[in-house]
Amino acid sequence: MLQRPEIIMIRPSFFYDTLKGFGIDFYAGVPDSLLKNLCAYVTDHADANHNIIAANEGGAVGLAAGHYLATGQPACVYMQNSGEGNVINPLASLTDQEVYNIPVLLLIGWRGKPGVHDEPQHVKQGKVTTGLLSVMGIDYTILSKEEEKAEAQIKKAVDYMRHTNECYALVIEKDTFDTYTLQNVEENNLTLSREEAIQIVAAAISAKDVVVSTTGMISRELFEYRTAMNQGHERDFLTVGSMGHASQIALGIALAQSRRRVWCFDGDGAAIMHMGGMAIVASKHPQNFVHVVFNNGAHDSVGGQPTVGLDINLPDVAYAVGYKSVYSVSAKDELSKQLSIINSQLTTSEGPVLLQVCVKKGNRKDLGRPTTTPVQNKEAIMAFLRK
Ligand SMILES: Cc1ncc(C[n+]2csc(CCOP(=O)(O)OP(=O)(O)O)c2C)c(N)n1
Repeated sequence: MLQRPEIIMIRPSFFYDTLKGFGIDFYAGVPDSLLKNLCAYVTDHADANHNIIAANEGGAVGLAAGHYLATGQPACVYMQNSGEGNVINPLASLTDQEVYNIPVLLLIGWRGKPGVHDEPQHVKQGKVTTGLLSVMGIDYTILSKEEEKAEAQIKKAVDYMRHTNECYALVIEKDTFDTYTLQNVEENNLTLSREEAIQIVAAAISAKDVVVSTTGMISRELFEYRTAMNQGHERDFLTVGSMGHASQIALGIALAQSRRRVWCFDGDGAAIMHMGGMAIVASKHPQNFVHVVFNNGAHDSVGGQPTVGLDINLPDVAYAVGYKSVYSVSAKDELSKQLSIINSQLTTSEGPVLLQVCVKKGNRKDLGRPTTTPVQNKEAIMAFLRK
C-alpha cells in the first residue's frame, strides 16, 4: 500500500509553551495568513494584555519595547513580511544596538518566498525579506517545521537576545504551523455581508467615478463584481499591497481631478493601520472624495483576527478630523438610501464624506483573485483617467 508522506509541522501550543518556558509571554503584531494558526492559539491562550493586535507592525515593535522597559523581558512581534516596511523605522531608530539596544523576537511570515508561487504583491517582498534583515544587521533563521529543531533554534535566538540585547528574527515558511481553530470567536450580530455591501455601493456609483480599493478580499470582491456584471476593470485601482494607503492614493487622484468623484473602498484594519491619513484627506477638503469603510471589526482577509474597528466610532473620528459628512449603516435598505443621499449631496455640498458600512465577517469560499496584473490595472485606470 502506498504510504502518504507524513506532514511535519509545529503545533502552535508547542511554540507558545516553548517561548513561555524562555520567559517570552507578551505578543504584539498584525496577523498574517501564514501565522493564522499560531495567532489563533495566542488569542485563545494569552490574556488581552499579553496579545495586542497593533494598528501596524511598527506600533507592535513600540509595544514590545515598552514591555521590555517595564519587565526586562523580550516580547514576540508577529507580522507578514509585508509589514517589514512598517518596522524598519523603529528597528533602526529604537531597538537597534546603536540606539536603545532593545531585544525583540520577530516572527515573520514569508509570503512570496522565491520558488513558491504567490500573488504579485508578494513577489518582490518575498525576494527581499531576508536581505532586509541582513542589511538591518538583524540575525535570523528560517524556523524548522520539526519541533525538536525549532526548539533548538528558539533557544539559540533567546540566548542571543539575552547576551546582546539585539533583535532576532524567525522567518516562517508556508505550512510551518499545524492547524488550530480559534475558540474565542468574537461574533458580531451584523447581517449584511461585505460582498453584498460592495456590490450595492459599486452599483450606485456613476460611470465616470473611479474606485481605489484596499488590500485583501475587498479588492477581490470588487473585481469579481465587475466580471459578473460584464463591466471592465478600468475604473478600479486595486491596491493589492501597501495596506492602509488606499485613502492616500484616492486623495492623490481626487486632488488632480477635482471634477471626478473618487471612492475609496477601505477596510477597518487598513483604515486603522494608517489612520492619520484621514486627517490629511480632511485637511484638503476634497469635495469629490467618498471614503467607504467596510467595517467587520476584523482582519478578515488573513483569518478574521479582531481589530478595534467596531469598538471605536470611526465616523466620529472622521468628523473630528474634519470630514464634512459622516454616516454609518448596517442594513441593505439603509445603505441604498444613504448612497442616494450621498450621490445627490455631492453635486451641491462639500466633501469629504465618510460612509461606514458595518458588515459581518466571512467571505465566499470560491472567491477568485484578480486576473489582470498590477501593471495592466495601472495602465487601464490611467487611460480611463485621461478621458
Ligand atoms: C503592512 C501589511 N501588514 C499586513 C498585511 C496582511 N494583510 C492583508 S489583508 C489584511 C487584513 C485587512 O483587514 P481589513 O482592512 O479590516 O479588511 P478585511 O480583510 O476585514 O475586509 C492583512 C492584515 C499586509 N498586506 N500588509
